[in-house]
Amino acid sequence: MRTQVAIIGAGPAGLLLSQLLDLEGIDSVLIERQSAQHVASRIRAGILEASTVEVLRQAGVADRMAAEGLQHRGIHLQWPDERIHIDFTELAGRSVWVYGQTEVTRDLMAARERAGQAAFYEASEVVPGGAEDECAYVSFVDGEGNSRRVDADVVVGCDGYHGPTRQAFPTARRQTWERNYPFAWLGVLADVPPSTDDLIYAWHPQGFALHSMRSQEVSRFYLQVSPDEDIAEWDDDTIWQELATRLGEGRDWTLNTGPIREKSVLPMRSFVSSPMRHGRFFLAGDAAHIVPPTGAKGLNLAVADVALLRDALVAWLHKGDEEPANTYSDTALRRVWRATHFSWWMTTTLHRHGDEFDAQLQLSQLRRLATSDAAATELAQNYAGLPIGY
Ligand code: FAS
Ligand code: PHB
Repeated sequence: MRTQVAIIGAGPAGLLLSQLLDLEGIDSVLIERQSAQHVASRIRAGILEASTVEVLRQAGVADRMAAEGLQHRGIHLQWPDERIHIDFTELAGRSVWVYGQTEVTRDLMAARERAGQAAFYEASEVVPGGAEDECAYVSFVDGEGNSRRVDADVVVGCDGYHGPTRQAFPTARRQTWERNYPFAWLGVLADVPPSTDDLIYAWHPQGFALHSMRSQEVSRFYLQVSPDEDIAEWDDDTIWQELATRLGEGRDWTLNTGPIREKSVLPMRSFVSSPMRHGRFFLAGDAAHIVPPTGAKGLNLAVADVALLRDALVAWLHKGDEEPANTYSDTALRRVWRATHFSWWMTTTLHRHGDEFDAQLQLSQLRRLATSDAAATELAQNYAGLPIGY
């Protein structure tokens, strides 16, 4: 096969890139390891920045999000006997949208299917090559066991942290930074109406908790646990009790409880790989960077990479102007490091780790956010998202 852009990975980054390129008249092929059903059933991110919503509108896949998504002005920060509201709209002039990554993925998959996108699901032995040649390629075995090769002007790794494209960059050219945190998240999806308007991020002596949601009928929660937590220790009653304690249930606020549909332990890590381009190979999304989900940045960073890469590939493949492709990596990484710092700061401020000295520093930071517009504005601008190309 021959195409202009071979995309490895059909998660949100790969699907969105193929959709945006198609709208610019650039053809692509998607090569995905998992089944379409598996990709469509993943439960992950929940918060969309305003700039992400704008890109989804450009892609023509924002109608359901506009109808079903929940627009939020800000977040609550909670610690024992205190709950404050950080108003993004007032402090940063922007809001965020609550609309699950699962739904974004399904909207993109439906759009690609309507467009007749060439896609190979359940592919194996996926190997990119030709980064420095006249023509790049991806060889793989398709879901029926046939060996295939797609020749392309460009290969884009949208293949996540464990994908093969970053590994195909010469190690001498690749620089990586990694931080593994001494805690994880127990994620809980429950069929219960949210007990709050905006999300609640809670610091507590027993550990961090987050009250998020997916709709007016479905809530999403996270509890700080140890990285090797045995999920069998967490029956529904224990989960509800710990959430109520950490989220500050008391005389003027109670937590709605109900049937838990799904629970899983999610690792927490920061990871950045540079550069995000090598010859005809490009990286976008989790293939190049991972952030702890405390800052709600993972999916939004992937979308920002893809919007930037769309412009670079249109300039190169349509107009012969390679300059945006030459600067893609540096421009993308500037935003990646800003989001990496913010995610690290939210994570280390809100999660219990270290000793009582650390706890006092964290509480002092939270009190500063309650009393200083400058401190609250810095959080608001970073959480609500900086303009694409920042
Ligand atoms: P993805 O990982 O979504 O997609 C990569 C795709 O490449 C996958 O479909 C994979 O199957 C495919 N692939 C991998 N290897 C391949 C190969 N060899 N050949 C072909 N295909 C291959 N972010 C938040 O903001 N908030 C959250 O709460 C949050 N929770 C998360 C929970 C989990 C368990 C995980 C893993 C991530 C979470 N994230 C969260 C981050 C997440 O939302 C990512 O940022 C987002 O999925 C990035 O999208 P992609 O870059 O497309 O990567
Ligand atoms: C979610 O709803 O899944 C979610 C929201 C905010 C975060 C992380 C996850 O920071």
